[in-house]
Amino acid sequence: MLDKTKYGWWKSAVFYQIYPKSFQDSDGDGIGDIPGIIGRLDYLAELGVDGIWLSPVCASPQADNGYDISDYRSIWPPFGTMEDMEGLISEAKKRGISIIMDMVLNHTSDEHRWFTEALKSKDNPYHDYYVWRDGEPGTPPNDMRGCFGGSAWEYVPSLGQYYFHQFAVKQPDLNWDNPRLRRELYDMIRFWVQKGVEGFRLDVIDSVAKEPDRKITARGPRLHEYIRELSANAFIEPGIVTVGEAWSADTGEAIRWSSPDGSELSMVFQFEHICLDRGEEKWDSRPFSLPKLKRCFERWQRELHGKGWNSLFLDNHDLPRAVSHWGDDGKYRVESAKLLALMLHGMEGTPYIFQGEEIGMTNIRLGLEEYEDTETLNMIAERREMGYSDAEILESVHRQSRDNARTPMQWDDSENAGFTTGTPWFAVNDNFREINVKSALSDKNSVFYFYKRLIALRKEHPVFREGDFTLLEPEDETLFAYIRAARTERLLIVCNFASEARRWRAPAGFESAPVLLANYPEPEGDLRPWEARLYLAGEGEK
Ligand code: TEU
Repeated sequence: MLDKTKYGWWKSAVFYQIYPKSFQDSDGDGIGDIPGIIGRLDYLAELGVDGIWLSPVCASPQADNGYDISDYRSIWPPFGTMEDMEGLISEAKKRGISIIMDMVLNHTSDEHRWFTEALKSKDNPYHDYYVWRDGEPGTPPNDMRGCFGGSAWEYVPSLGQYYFHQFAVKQPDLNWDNPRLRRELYDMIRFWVQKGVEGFRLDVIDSVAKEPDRKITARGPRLHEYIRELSANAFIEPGIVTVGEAWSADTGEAIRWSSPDGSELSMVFQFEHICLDRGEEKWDSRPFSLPKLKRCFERWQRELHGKGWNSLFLDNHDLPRAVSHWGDDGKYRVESAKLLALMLHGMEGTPYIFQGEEIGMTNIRLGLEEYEDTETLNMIAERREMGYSDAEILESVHRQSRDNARTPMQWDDSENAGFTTGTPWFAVNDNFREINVKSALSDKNSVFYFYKRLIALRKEHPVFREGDFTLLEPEDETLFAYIRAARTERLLIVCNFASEARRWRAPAGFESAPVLLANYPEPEGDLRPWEARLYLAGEGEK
């Protein structure tokens, strides 16, 4: 059992992300909820995860599915009550699972009390909790665009001012230059620590020191000053695990963010690997290159080794499903889902499993009018305006929409995949009859049991946590192989990223090494389509 009071316990942990709206409905309203999560804790304990990253559950008008918080200290009623949340924290803890809350500190909902107060007048005490500029209608302070399309400035006639919003109009950015605002946020986080929350995922945290007049959002000049203050005032106990979402982070920044002196955060989510096959915009694609992906992981592994700490993930609630993005979600769905798990979890860092990834859930292909995500809907409207055909738009949406990750969790082959007895808030993927937890738990060769074994191996062998990283065959277009070496044991992970078999022989030092884990029976000789193997050389320490 991990000692979660100590700094660094997360370096031997595996976390699981729950998007509550789509995980498990308990009261038949078609929306996932906290009692539903409690009812599935034994499943997560069976998988062997040590913590749950819970996407936002606080009060929200749901303009961005909860990433628009209107009250940080209450629960959105369709998700449940504060007692339900306290129950989740204690029931999870009984199973050795920590709750890591998703904290949105960059912006609030426009229905938050602070913002409704701020709208009242320029000298209202809450006005300066947000970012305002005087101006005339139709002439915003500059041409900055929001991440979801359109101008990043919204005009308020009664004030003769614009407010800044990096995301939806209903998500006004907070002004971190205001020390009173920062104090309120720290106090709010302490409120949740006192409730027993043991960690936080920090939404777009690299944007809180924004300087919109200079068109700076991410990595503002005062960013690390603010993060150090946040850490010192809110993440006081050394065992609190924190992961910052930092789209702008490179390895240098990530080392600062995750410095072992504990002055900032435990780690960040960086997105370099995610963006490798994106074009100018996320909706446009570039050809996938395995050598580029390998070099990217190699750099992050080698540059953070001994200096910082990596998070490891392939998907989340904002991204397409891993097996559809990087694997083969058709003929070799099971083999490639397992291959991706081994490729990722064999590296140094804390792995994150997104709900459904452990059973190989896939993207969904809907008609344009069936999508729900605000970012997707804005893109459809904008690109239609720009003259894109619906066919072109649909191809981008199928490939990149955040809704790919937000289809209800597939529990069994009953109606609505066992997610709800009501009408699901969003479309259930038609493949739920074949791809679901119930069938996975009854098949010892399922993706689920592969993850379970992999998680157990990570806990048994220190080399996963401590080993260095050596990439083999960097230029090979379909082979991803690397070695992790620590004091007395060495791992070799080999993956065939292709739907064709290929020649392969174990390198020197591994010719007679046992295969600890594989996604095919009798793993020896050449590699079959999407075949992955984990070899252990040297006497593993117990
Ligand atoms: O995401 C930040 C963010 O930049 C992504 O939304 C990104 O722009 C998009 O997904 C490109 O792929 C965080 C949350 O994860 C996201 O769900 C929220 O919508 C967003 O912040 C605003 O809170």
